[in-house]
Amino acid sequence: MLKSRRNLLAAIVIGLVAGTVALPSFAADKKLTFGFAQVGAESEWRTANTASIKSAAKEAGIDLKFSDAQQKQENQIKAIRSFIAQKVDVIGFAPVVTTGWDTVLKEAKAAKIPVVLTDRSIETKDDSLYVTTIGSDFTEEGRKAGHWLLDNYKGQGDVNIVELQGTVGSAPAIERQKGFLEVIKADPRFKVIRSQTGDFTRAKGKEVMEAFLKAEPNINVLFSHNDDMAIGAIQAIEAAGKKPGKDIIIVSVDGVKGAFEAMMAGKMNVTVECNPLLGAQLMDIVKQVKAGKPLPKRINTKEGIFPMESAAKEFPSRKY
Ligand code: GZL
Repeated sequence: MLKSRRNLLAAIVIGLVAGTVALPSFAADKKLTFGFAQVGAESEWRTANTASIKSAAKEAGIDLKFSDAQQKQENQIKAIRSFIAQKVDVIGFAPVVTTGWDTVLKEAKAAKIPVVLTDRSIETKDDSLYVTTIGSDFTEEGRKAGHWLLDNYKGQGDVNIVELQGTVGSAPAIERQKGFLEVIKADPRFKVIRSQTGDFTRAKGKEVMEAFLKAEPNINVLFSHNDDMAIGAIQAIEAAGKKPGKDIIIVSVDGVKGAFEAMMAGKMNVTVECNPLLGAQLMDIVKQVKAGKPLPKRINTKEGIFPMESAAKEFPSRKY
């Protein structure tokens, strides 16, 4: 017994030397690890974005470590630190707000872990702290909303607009407002008479719209930074005995299924698309970053606009 084992061992050593026998190469099979710190689960858009990232990581054979920050920056920072401690290959996150990231991103840089921003951008003087940002042009989304309103509003005289802003300090809230105001200033009839954050959620959107309706007897238009707040506002408008989509024109952003259902019911007039299905593109970027390939600092997703009239035709093919 012992003799045959010795012979087997000798054969393996000879084979290894001759290159005809290979040991299992565990190193070559090591999966790429990607730590992702998501904003939260505040909206239909975010839910679709998370599903896209999780399914794309599985498809790409990437080991995804995922955290949900419940829309709190301190939780995202904690998650990034945990990814650094776990020595993941690449870190990604959708920054809930634009400022306050330099310290933790410097820690990632010191640990030689590349960082990819998705969905939202950050303000920093040191853009070496991240490799690239993949997401939407929120200012352009605001412009599209403004152009649709100027081109399609039928009423005469002054147009009183109320605005439901997204999360205070977030790139989509800052930039959608900027793009919208930049366009409507072309016609002095259009004025934003009230503007307040609904934090991108249905509940807050409904609550703030109730306050707007109590304070303002003559609201003509609602501009909402996302569909979830608009859907909450629709409930408040109906509770106040007004017809959403008719008495108050509703202009929104995202293009989630709930918005198409509201438009098919005649309760929302238009939604500007903001595509959450970034997962597959993100995993390609993660692999390129790991391979050290050069990438542009900014990668924009392509998006359209969906007025009420197109909702029934488009709805069956909507993916989120
Ligand atoms: C936009 C994204 C926003 C969506 C909201 O890319 O950051 O956050 O418009 C989501 O629905 O909550």
